[in-house]
Amino acid sequence: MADARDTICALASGPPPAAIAIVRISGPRVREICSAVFEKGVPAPRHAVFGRFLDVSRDTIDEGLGLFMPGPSSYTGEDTAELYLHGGAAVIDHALDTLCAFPETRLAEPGEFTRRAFENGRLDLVEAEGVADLIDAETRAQKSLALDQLDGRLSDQYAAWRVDLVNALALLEVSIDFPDEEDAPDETSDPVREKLESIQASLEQALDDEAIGERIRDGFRIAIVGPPNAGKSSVLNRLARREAAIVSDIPGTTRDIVEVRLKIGGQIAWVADTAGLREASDAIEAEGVRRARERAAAADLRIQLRSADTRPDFHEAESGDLLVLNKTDLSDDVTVPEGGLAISSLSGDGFEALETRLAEIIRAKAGASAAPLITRRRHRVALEQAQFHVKQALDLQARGGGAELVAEDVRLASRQLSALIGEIGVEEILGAVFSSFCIGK
Ligand SMILES: Nc1nc2c(ncn2[C@@H]2O[C@H](COP(=O)(O)OP(=O)(O)OP(=O)(O)O)[C@@H](O)[C@H]2O)c(=O)[nH]1
Ligand SMILES: [Mg+2]
Repeated sequence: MADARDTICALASGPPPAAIAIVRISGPRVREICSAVFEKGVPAPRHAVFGRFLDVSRDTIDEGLGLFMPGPSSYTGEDTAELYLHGGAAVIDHALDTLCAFPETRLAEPGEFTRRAFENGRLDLVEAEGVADLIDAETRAQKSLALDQLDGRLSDQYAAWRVDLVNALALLEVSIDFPDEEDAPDETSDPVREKLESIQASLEQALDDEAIGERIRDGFRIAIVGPPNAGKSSVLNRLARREAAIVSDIPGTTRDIVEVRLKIGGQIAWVADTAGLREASDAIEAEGVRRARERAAAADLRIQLRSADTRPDFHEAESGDLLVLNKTDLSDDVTVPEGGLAISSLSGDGFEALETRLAEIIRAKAGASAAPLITRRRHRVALEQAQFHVKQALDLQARGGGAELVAEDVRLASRQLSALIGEIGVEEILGAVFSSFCIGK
């Protein structure tokens, strides 16, 4: 981590050429820089001032709006300024070169502005992740999830659980400190148990969300599965509207997973074409079949594809799978599978209905939980760990374990939640979270 006392600057808007470029500065030297670079001096706080920006030789960099936002009520918590320039490469370079020539002033690292906001208590770690997700959001659903996270709704929930755990711990400590008080065990053990059981139930409910938050954020997974030559790769290509996978009349053509990223039902969906399922003829195909089965098992939705020119057999399908009969153009006598669809990848017949059905299914899956909470694996792992320790504490208590031992597990559970919102920081976690940001944020 570079020196946190430096003043940092970066292009905060998109790459040139663009109508406007926003260059952002944060740190102890912002006031000094503004008074030198803004022709009209340091602007009044939070008031946009139009004027020229000057370099050290008093040459004009550009003209535009300047903004000064004094700490601690700025985004980073430090003095910050923004320069609104014309969005050309030469203008931006001239501005950044000028700024970096000031002492202890340098280009920001990815996510460094938000990291400072975090270090200065303007955001917690979960909210900071919300910032990154908002910038990366491609769908409305991703955007609203990120906004909720940035608003602190998620952090509030995590923090509330932590407070409950700390309260349980306080009660436990009473029974450790006053073991001989006559009524102490009765008075304290039940409320502790009640509290822990209620936290346990909340954690369980949050974890039992079918990973909807993570799916909205990272994409739903659809796998096309079926015997060789059913037309799986042809279906993928038609859905993707490009020749993503090789199609041939040789059975066993696809061996690896071919995946395309699509927008379906307002959500991101990864659609995977897989190797045809059969007794493999060589080691490579066998590996392909293994991967196909693995992907099928992990998918949120399986499209079971069969060809109408063979005797279609949907026996391997599980409940919830979408049954699709392909190559209807080759058969005069097509029986649409129950609850499923009939299509032709060759003519495109039935594809509109297929796409509509996929959109309906994904939409229903995305809306299955009113308030998806967990959006990242990091959160899930921390909550699982917290739940593990709460359960351990409850088991210990039920077996008559000493309050010290029970308290230790409650403490470990509460530490997981503290780390989750970044109250206690592990450098690698912080590094991993902030390095995924773009420069200028
Ligand atoms: N007539 C007709 N032919 C099709 C249709 N869909 C696919 N085919 C043909 O069927 C053959 C196999 O298609 P693929 O898409 O490669 O089948 P696959 O299921 O991916 O096969 P593997 O990768 O070997 O498992 C190709 O010759 C395609 O042109 C269809 O709807 N109608
Ligand atoms: Mg194929």
